[in-house]
Amino acid sequence: MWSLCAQFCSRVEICKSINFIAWNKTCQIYDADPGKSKCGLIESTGNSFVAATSFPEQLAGQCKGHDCKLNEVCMPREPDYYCVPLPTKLPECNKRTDLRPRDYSDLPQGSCSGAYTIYPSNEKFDVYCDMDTAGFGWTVFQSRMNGNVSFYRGWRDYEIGFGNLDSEFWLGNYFTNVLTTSGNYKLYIHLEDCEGNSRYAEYSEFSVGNASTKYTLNISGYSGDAGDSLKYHNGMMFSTKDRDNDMYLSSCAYNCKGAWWYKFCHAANLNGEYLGGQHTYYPRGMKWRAWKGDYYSLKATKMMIKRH
Ligand SMILES: [Ca+2]
Repeated sequence: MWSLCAQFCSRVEICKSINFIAWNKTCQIYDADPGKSKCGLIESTGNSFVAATSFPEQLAGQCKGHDCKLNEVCMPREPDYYCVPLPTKLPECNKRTDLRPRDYSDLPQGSCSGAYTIYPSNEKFDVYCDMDTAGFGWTVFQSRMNGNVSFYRGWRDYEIGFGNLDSEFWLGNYFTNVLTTSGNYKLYIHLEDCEGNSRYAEYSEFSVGNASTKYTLNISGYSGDAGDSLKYHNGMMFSTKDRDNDMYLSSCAYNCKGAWWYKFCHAANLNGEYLGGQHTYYPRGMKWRAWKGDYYSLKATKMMIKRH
């Protein structure tokens, strides 16, 4: 049981030490080393207060493809692994700062969709968590629903993000890179047309490179019912109206009124112009070719990620 507590600590970025209370099998997570904790040590027989730096290396890491949530740990059960809930109790004096989620996979089951602050690696920023579209714990990095926010913007805006987390926004390539390189992430793209239909495309692996790669797209492992219109863009650098990194003679972002991982332009253009349905401006709408073709601009889209 002690090792479960240690393993849980290794999944929480801020955890520096644990206090395992044997009699009620409760795990206290501290953000300070033993001896430096402001909360002190709860004394009772069977307790063990241990620095995270002393944990065996094999306790860190993922649960062999299972998505263990906050308050769960990964247990071996030959030949597989499974997640079990672990009762936790936060010390009174640092309740507010403890258990900072790296992303929404770390939030407790039952949390609602909404904007939260997350702490991947040494960063801290606000993102929108979706619990309704495709199950628990997705971190949204692109959302469009009504055309109120213009997505025809320059490099810097796409780098640091724009819009409103409660409606339409782009989280920012910088932040998506930080998130998707802090672990293994999958991608879920939710698409809606103007007639009330929806489709999805999921990719089992997703990451965005850092600024020096010009935020190159890496995806693989498609599944879904929308068709695979992102594969065409795999390995491409991001382009905006003021940064042409595509393979086309002139600027795709300028011609297509968007910003994307353009190649010889696009099979998908989810940051394109909000044209609301059927249109005649071939390259410009919010397009997902494999579902609605080249002359249809979607009503709503959501691009979101989850650690696995
Ligand atoms: Ca070009």
